Amino acid sequence: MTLDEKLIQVVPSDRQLKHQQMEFYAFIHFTVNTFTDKEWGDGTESPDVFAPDGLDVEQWVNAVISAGMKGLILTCKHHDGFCLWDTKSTKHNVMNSPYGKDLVREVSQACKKYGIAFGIYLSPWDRNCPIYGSGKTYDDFYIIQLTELLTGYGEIFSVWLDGACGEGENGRKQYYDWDRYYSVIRRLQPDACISVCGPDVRWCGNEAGHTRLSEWSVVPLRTRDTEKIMENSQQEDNEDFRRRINASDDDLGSRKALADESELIWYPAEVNTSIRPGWFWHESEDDKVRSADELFDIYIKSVGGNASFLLNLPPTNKGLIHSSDLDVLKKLGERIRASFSDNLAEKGSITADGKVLDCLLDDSYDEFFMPKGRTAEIMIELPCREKLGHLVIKENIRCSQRIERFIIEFFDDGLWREIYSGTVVGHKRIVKLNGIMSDHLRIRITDSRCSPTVSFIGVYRDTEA
Ligand code: FUL
Repeated sequence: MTLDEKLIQVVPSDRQLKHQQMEFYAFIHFTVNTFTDKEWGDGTESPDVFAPDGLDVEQWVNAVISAGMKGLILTCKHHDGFCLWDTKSTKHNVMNSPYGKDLVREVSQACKKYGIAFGIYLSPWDRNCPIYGSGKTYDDFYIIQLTELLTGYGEIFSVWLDGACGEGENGRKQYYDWDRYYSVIRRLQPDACISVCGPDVRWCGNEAGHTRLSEWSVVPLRTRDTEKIMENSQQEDNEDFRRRINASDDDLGSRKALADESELIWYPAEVNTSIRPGWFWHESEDDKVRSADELFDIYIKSVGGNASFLLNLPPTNKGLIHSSDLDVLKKLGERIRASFSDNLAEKGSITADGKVLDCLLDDSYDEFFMPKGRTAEIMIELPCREKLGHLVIKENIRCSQRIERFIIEFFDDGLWREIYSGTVVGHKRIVKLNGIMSDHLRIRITDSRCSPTVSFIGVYRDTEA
C-alpha cells in the first residue's frame, strides 16, 4: 500500500463529522470565581458566594445565537469543585447556594428551547474534593458526576475534558482513569465528542485563538497522548499563558510529517479562546472585550482553516452577559451572515474540463467532484464583475482529507493572477479575496493524496463598507 492509500483510509467517525459541522459554538465560564474575582478557585469558597441576582439563561442563549453559534458548553464544575447542578456526589453545589436552583438544568433546557446543542465541561482536577488524588476512589466520584450529567440533561454534544494542572497546591496528584471515563461517555451519550483530553477533538494547543496555517485532521496517534496534552495545558493561573502561541509542532499532518508514522487517527482541531482576557468575568475587564473585527478574523482562520471555534463568554456576577460583550456578539453575527449569505457562483457556473459541476453549490456530501488524477482545475464564472470578499471550498471529508496543495487565481486585465496558495482544505477553507474585482476565478489543485474531492464552492461579495 502506498503512503497516500494509507492516509486516505483515515476518515471521521459519524460523531466527529457531526461535530465538525457545528463549526462555531460557545463556552460559558461561570462559577464561584465570578463572585470572588478569580480565574482559579482553590476549593475553599463557600457556596454562599454564589448569588447572581439577575440570572437569565435565555439571555445567554440568545447572545450565543446572535453571533451565529450553534451550541454552548457550560462549566458544570471548574477546578474549584463547585457543582452547578443538583448532585448527590457532594454538598459543594448550587442547591446549597443563595441561588438554590439546578443551573445545568436551566441552561440545558434553554438550549433545547432555542434549538442549539448543549455540552458539558467537568474539570477532572477538583480542588474541593477531599479524595482527589486517591486513585480509584476519586475516579468513582468523578464517574458519579459524569453519569448524573450524561443522564439527566438530555442530549450532550461535547464533553470537554480539561488538561489543566491536575495537582493542587497541596501536591495531591491524581492519575485519571481516562479509558474508564471514555467508556462511560460512550455508553451514555454515544454521539457526544470528547474533546482535549479525549479521542475525538484535538486541542489546537493554545488559548489565544491561534490556528495553524495548515490544521490537518489526519495526524499521528501520539497527538492524542493525554499526558502530553496535560503538560502543554495551563499549569498555573497565568494571564500570559492565555495569549501565548506555541509555535512548535507546526506541521502535524502533511504527507512529509506522516511518512514515518505507523499509527494515524482522524483528530480535527478545535480553537478555544475567550472574548475577554480571562475565562471568568472580572469587572476590571469590562473595557477589554475583544472587537468584532478581531473575532471575525479568528473565525475566518479557525472555521475557515479546518478547525472549529469555541468562543468563551463569561456571565457577570448578576448572571448576565455584559452589554459590551452582547454588542460585539451581535456585530460578529451580522458580519458572518452578511459575508456568507449570497453565493455568487449560484448565478454563474462552476466547471471542470468543460463539465458543469452544479453539485458543488449544494453543501452536502452526497454529490461531489472527484477527478481521476491528483490534480484538478475548477473554473468559476460569475454573472458579472464584482468586488469579492471570500471564497469557500470544502472537501468531502467522508473520503478523508486529500488536498495537499492548491492555488486560487482570478482573471484580471487579460491575465490570471494568484491570490492565494495553501495546503489544507478539509472540512472548510475560507480564502480572503481582499476586495479584488473580477468575474472569473480558478482553483488549481496541484497536489493531493490519490485523487482530490471537492464538495462545495462558494464565492461571496465584499460586504465591508
Ligand atoms: C484551562 C483552564 O485552566 C482555564 O481556567 C479554562 O477553563 C480553560 C478553558 O482551560 O486549561
